[in-house]
Amino acid sequence: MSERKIAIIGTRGAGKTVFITTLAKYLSKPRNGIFLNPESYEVAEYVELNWAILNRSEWIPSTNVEQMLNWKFCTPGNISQLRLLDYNGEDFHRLFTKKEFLNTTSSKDQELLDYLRDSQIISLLINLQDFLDESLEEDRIKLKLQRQIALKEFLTEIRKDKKRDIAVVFTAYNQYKETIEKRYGNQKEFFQQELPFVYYEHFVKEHILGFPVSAVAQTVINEENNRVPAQGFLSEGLDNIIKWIINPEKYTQAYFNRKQENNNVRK
Ligand SMILES: Nc1nc2c(ncn2[C@@H]2O[C@H](COP(=O)(O)OP(=O)(O)OP(=O)(O)O)[C@@H](O)[C@H]2O)c(=O)[nH]1
Ligand SMILES: [Mg+2]
Repeated sequence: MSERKIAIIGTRGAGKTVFITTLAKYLSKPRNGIFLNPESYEVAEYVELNWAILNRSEWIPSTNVEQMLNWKFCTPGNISQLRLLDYNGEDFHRLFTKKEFLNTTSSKDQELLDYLRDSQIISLLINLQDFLDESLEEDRIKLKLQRQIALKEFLTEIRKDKKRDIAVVFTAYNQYKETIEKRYGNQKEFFQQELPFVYYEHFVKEHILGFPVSAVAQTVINEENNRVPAQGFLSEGLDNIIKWIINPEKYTQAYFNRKQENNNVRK
């Protein structure tokens, strides 16, 4: 059986480093037989040092050194490869907004593209803050639009040659939950209004699921008036994304069957 490759990707500040650190720590001991085994010393060190930063109630500095992190994703009866190319998310934005990926000659860009094309399961991290901006200022309108177009182009490119399982992870969800519910009613309505090009091109046609995740679910305001991780913080939403990674097709099918049943009950 060929080894499945799972990739994690996201735009700048999407929460890649925090997400992978908490996920790796969460699965550093087997949970129902599911276990993330680091493939090198560097990977184990990356997790421990970042975990220590969060536990000192600080945020991890923005990634500036590109690093490929590999784990064996072990489940009862199966082993896949979980890979994170931890890069500065600005590159994602630059590559996809204006289709620069079509003619880039940079080896760094090529590495990112190869990493994506070589994966069968992709979880795309999105920072909702990027799309909740209601500013009418020109630069902010452009930035919000560029972010949406980058996501759309990325999904179009990555889905064109073969079937891949893709899920969207809404990071730091507890920070935005209230705003989403107040302003839009629900996640779907938010998506339709703020990311229509992504939604109508990709979400309605395909069964792409969105997972709300809060890697750091409890925060406090520190002396400098910044919101930082609380002592002994927990993570929310990791179990669902783990279940999806183990069997994306089965998870998605079950999800839509449940939805169908709920609709039938309501009728
Ligand atoms: N409250 C809360 N904030 C989060 C969470 N995850 C990320 N953040 C915020 O988002 C910021 C960016 O998170 P990172 O994990 O560093 O993002 P990244 O995608 O690695 O960013 P780059 O390395 O710059 O591309 C953090 O410094 C936090 O302020 C979360 O689970 N909860
Ligand atoms: Mg980072």
